[in-house]
Amino acid sequence: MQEIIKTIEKIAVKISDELKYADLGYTDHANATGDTQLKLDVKSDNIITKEFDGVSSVRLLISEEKEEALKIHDSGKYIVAYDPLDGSSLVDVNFAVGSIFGIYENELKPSNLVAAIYCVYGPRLEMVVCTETPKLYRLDREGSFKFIKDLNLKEKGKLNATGGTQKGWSDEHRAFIKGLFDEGYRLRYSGAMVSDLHQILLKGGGLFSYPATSDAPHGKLRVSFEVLPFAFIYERAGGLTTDGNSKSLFEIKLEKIHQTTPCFFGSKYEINKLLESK
Ligand code: AHM
Ligand code: MG
Repeated sequence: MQEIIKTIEKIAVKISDELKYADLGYTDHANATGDTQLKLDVKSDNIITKEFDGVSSVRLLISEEKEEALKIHDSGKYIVAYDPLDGSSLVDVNFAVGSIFGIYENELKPSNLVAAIYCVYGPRLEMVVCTETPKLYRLDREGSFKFIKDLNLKEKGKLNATGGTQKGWSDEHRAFIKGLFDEGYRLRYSGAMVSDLHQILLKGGGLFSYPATSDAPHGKLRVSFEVLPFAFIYERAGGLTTDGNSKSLFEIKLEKIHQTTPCFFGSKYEINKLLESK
């Protein structure tokens, strides 16, 4: 696992450099979920593939930007599922974006997720690494990642990050979100889940939601490399997750590598309030 974490540190520095200077244009291709790929999506994916090529403990790579899983080492016991550049459509407006990694042992199923890591490319380069509990690291002037602190969610937060096309929300979801604002929650939503979930985690709590909508009845966010890694981190930080009905996002049955799900991540108060409103 240490080898995988060190590899992700190298990847983060390389992607961060590309973000500063590389071409912001689009390619002529769409990825498996139909998003037009930016040159930066492809570049980031290539950096990750190249760096993992030398890591013998990794058997398969599953990427948002690759249709199929890529076999790299037959005898490796880990599967690394990743979103190379989450929020990439926001690079042109110079917002913080990120990379997300889920590390599964032997088989791609929720209970086999053994570590989750994400990188945030903002004014500073940060990484959250979670094997047992989430830990924040930041790149220093000498080019090494320094441990900053352990991350914990409070019982109740103040932030409400709410995604999905609002005209496609259910009345039930609309009422729930309004209820939080009526309690005094503040809206925080950039449109890059890494940054939005990072903000809630570092500020101690709140709710991030991407519900089912009439135009996306199974939600937008992808289970294996977006949803489960963050569910792992939020639950281990003392928070809760749900698909809107389940007791945890880990109850999901993962059948396809690009499968999506409605998802809610938060501190205990907000998720319990949602489940009690059912
Ligand atoms: P991406 O991986 O193609 O960047 O898409 C995922 C992003 C998430 O970061 C974010 O939460 C969501 O899409 C935003 O979608 P919307 O604009 O519909 O709220
Ligand atoms: Mg993404």
